[in-house]
Amino acid sequence: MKRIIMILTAIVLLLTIGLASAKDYEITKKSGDYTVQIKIDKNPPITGENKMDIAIKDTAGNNVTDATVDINYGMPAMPGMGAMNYKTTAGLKGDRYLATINFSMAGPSYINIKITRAGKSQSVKLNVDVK
Ligand SMILES: [Cu+2]
Repeated sequence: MKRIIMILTAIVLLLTIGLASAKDYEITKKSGDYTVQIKIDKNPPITGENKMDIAIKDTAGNNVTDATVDINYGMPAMPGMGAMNYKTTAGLKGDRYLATINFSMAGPSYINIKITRAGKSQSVKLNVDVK
């Protein structure tokens, strides 16, 4: 009986750890004057739809809400397959920019976030391994 309780406890612990590491993909990157916080609701991102949530802060720590945020994503060319490139524009909701990106294939992919404001652009690039 004691043994079963120990095994069950171990299983519960493992599940808890598994769930904790299965949380959103989250990364913060600096780009020029901006601090860009990026979240993706799948970790790792998956083939199909992934929701992205981007927050941009200026040097004073204020949210930037007057930028155009274009997202280019896809996969470099691989044997027997040309490069795949997709584009979407994130829409502002509150003080965050939201977008849905749709990967058509698993494997090493890129996400390039271009922030344009007052005619000036800065980019943040992520490399992800789509599952
Ligand atoms: Cu491919």
